[in-house]
Amino acid sequence: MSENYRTMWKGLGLDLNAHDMLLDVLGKGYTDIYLAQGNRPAGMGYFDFVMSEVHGLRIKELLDEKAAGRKIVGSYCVFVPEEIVLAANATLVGLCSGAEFATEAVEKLLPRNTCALIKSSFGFKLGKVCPYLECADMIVGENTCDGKKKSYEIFKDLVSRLYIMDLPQMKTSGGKELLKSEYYRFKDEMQDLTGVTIDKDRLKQSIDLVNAKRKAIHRLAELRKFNPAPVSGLDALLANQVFFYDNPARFTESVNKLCDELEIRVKEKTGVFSKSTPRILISGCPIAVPNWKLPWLIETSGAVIVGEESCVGERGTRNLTDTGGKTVDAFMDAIVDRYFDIDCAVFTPNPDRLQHIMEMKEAYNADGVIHYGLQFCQPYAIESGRVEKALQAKKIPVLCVETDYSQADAGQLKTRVEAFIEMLK
Ligand code: BJ8
Repeated sequence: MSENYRTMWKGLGLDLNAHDMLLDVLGKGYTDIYLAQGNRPAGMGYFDFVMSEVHGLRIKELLDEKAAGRKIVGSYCVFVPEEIVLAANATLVGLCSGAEFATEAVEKLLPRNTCALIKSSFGFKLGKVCPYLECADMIVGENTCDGKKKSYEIFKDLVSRLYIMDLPQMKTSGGKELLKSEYYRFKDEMQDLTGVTIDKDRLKQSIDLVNAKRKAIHRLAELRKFNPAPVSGLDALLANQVFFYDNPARFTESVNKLCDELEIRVKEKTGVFSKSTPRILISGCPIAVPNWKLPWLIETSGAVIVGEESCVGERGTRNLTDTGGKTVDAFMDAIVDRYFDIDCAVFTPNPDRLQHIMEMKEAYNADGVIHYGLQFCQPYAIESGRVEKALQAKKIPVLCVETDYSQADAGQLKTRVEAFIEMLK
């Protein structure tokens, strides 16, 4: 990393030693997990570059945007509408929360039995190792699960501007009204942050930009339906992860380029693994960077992941926002409609998710489903029982695993995953 980056990180207030440690671990993990894969599409070179510059060039770009008067907004949930952020001339970045950091300090503020994702978000802040967090002008927290909701009360004292978005818990008309009023309140907050009035043209433009990104990801998902799979699940997951913090237009272009290449692979019937490789659908909690443990275990145990029923995956990207409106209110309604369909396990009841898992299993020709829960995540742990039962009733092989961000259970997990894949064969 160049000296300029070190100056930049210092300016952001990062702990340079701790940050070096994080980058070392990240770099090593990426080399061992990603670069060690065989037969990767050339188009993944872009994502390798993004990852190698994840705390470098992208942060410089964000700081340049800030210098030009743009605001940066950080978020932890796919319910935060990027369309509204962009329409206010701001940039949204997903704050990844996929690695353990500063655990001792975190456990002084949060109970030990808090999920790894929440602990990670605190660890990155307390350890001063996340340049995205440090360059954000505002962070949006959302009332989803109890863990997040309550931990934001503490997080508020650690960051300069934390905005809390309330979210419904039920898919009722009252729930939708709540989402609508919260998205209008968020629009006001964004206007207040940037001084930019969100008009219909700005909204239309931003909806188009985010839809284009989603369409590119949909195209990638479509290609994964073919057998042999033209791309590994790890690589497709990476594209879904980069979705959250790359420049939107450049991301769209890069995913489309990758898809052009994959289309040729499909035509030529070449894939990353042989045709007889068992196909797995992953379902459950979000898989944030750099939490690649489970996908890596699956794909190094003789299976290929063909889809993710996850917020870093199809649950987060599957629907488009309607662009047919002519007024600000019509576009806002379209945004509400689009996000209200997200079937996160914090909703009760949440039958759509079950339905979606079944549909994905069919659409992607998956041979089995691995339900992935983060330890201490109640919403997904409780839903896993229902998912398991429903799949078993249809004679669809299913394995439910619960894990965290440590490597302590990697051996045991591998044994279970291998046995499951063996059974699929
Ligand atoms: S829309 S899944 S991104 S809330 S793993 S913190 S649920 S205890 S992340 Fe999520 Fe939004 Fe829902 Fe998606 Fe809580 Fe569970 Fe932890 Fe979780």
